[in-house]
Amino acid sequence: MKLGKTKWCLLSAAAAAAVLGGCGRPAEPESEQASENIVIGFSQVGAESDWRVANSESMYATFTEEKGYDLLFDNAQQKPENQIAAIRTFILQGVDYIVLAPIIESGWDEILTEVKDAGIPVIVVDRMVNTEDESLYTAWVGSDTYWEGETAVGWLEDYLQEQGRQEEEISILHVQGTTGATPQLGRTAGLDEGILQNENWSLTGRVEGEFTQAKAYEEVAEFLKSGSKVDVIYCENDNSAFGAMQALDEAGISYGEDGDVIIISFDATRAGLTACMEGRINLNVECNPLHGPRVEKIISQLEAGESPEKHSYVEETYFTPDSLTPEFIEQRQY
Ligand code: GZL
Repeated sequence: MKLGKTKWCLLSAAAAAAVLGGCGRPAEPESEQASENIVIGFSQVGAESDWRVANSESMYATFTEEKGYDLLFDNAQQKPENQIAAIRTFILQGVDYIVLAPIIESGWDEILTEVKDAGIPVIVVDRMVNTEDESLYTAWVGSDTYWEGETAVGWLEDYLQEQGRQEEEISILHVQGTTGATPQLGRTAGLDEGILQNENWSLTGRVEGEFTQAKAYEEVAEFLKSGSKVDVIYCENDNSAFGAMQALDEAGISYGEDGDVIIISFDATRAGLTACMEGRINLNVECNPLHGPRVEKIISQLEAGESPEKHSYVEETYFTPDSLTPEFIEQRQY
């Protein structure tokens, strides 16, 4: 039975806590209450990075009760099976919309078919779902992560040229994000294309950093024990760049603008931009997490009976140390 906003009765706190499990927000007060609010079930990847925290904060800040929403937030803790369970719960609760930030691109047809059969629109945010049937979701909003990788490679080509190193054998250590996630696929494809186009570039190693500082640190520290030549470390997000830098510090290897190893990162979080401004990261490619307002625009269109764009890409840029000041970083929203 679809309860939705017309007759949404909030489950008692115990029941809500039981069905949602691991939910990031305290359950509603101990009572049933009717609500005219739009009820949104949000399945979030986890809290693996600064970017993800900012993404969640954007959703919380946008979908407030004062603005007429009830946001049911589920933190999947980077486990796809938790997302599927949370979505099934949202169906049982008869939410008005499901917002999905998929951990990986594969494995969505079955559960999204159940959602479609329940008549609940799905808005996919950030990463993509890989499906032949695009009717399984109403709209997607996020970044062009292949462009992000391509942009990083283009910058590296120019930078090496400026350094007079365009003929030098360049060894690249690649710290990948979560395998099968859109940003991993896109940023990796950009690098792979760059290595194909530059015959003096080679991949000295490829490790899985899972977009976290801890895993990247562990993997890079292990790799550095090999003593292999490393001229560039291509980190698929800021937190994995922090892990790589931590490993380089421990190994006594210099990096950044005045160091032996070039550090490339993605996300451009405040912490990542600060490291870039200080010259510890040579290039930081923006990946904007502030999707709350973008999702709200889609929901407003749907509420008004309009058809939103199927795929909306966020405009992004990139940063180098000379392009940053403390004032600029301070005014950034994430
Ligand atoms: C990017 C997003 C990635 C970020 C990471 O679209 O999915 O996941 O780059 C985050 O920081 O963990």
